[in-house]
Amino acid sequence: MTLAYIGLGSNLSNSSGNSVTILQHAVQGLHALGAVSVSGLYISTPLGPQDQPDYWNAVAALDTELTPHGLLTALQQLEQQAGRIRLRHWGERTLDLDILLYGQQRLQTSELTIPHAGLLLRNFVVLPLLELNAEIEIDGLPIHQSAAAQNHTGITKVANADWVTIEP
Ligand code: ROI
Repeated sequence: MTLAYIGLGSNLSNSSGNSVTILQHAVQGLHALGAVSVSGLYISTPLGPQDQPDYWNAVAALDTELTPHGLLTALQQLEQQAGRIRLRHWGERTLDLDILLYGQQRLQTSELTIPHAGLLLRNFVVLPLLELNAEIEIDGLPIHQSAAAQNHTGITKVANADWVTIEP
């Protein structure tokens, strides 16, 4: 079993609901891959083009038997099931599921970089991640000491971890 951390983001609706229901559904989908716990829910201003809606963000911890590439494939399937639309580079999307960390593993392939390349630069990743585990270190730096952890601009926490009920 490996504990993986997954970033969740959405700023578009789909035919069955809004970003919050899309993220709730995604968490339930993750639960089919292993035991899940989630951070609170955040709204953040877009990194990238500013003429797109604000994002809903959270982080999930997943205890999984899947390999990193197996997990990537499973996450891509969940994105597809949400009817993922991606209109432009760094643009709006229905559902984004990013592997942030996979145990202590480091990995760099054409498909996957772990730890996620943007992790320490993004407060919408670091702040929810801190809720789940404040002790995580990347390259010897505890994430709570990262610049992103001190930067609360453009991000608002809107719910505690009870924004989603994980059904067995
Ligand atoms: N910006 C925010 N605030 N949240 C995201 O999840 C997010 N995801 C992305 C890009 C387009 C980089 N910007 C984002 O992929």
